[in-house]
Amino acid sequence: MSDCLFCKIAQKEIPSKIVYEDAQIMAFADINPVAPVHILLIPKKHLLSVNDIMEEDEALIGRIFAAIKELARKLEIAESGYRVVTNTGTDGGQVVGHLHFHLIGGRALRAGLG
Ligand code: DGP
Repeated sequence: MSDCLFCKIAQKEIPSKIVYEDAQIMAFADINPVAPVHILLIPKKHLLSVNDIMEEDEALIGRIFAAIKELARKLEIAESGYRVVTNTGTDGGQVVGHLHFHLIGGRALRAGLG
């Protein structure tokens, strides 16, 4: 999508600190980190939110979670633990309309969800 912020990041029209990339997905540092590790993982293909994920995307979503696991290991938060968050829609607090997964860690996160 031409006016989508994360599509522009995926196409490198807007710079970001990329920590992982392959043909289908990209991981980059969140511009407004809430913890020492705060990475966003996106499919390069434009999907608006979890609501847009179709059966044909199962492997793509699996690939994102494989990358989350590998990044957590590389960034040395796998053992201490981390959180993966996907905000969806208005009530879910989604600000950017391109499916993304927050990988957050590097400090003790408050238990539970608010
Ligand atoms: P969400 O509320 O789940 O839609 O979070 C969107 C996240 O995207 C938020 O944590 C800040 C991040 N973000 C917004 N604009 C940019 C940007 O231009 N570059 C990067 N790297 N992150 C951004």
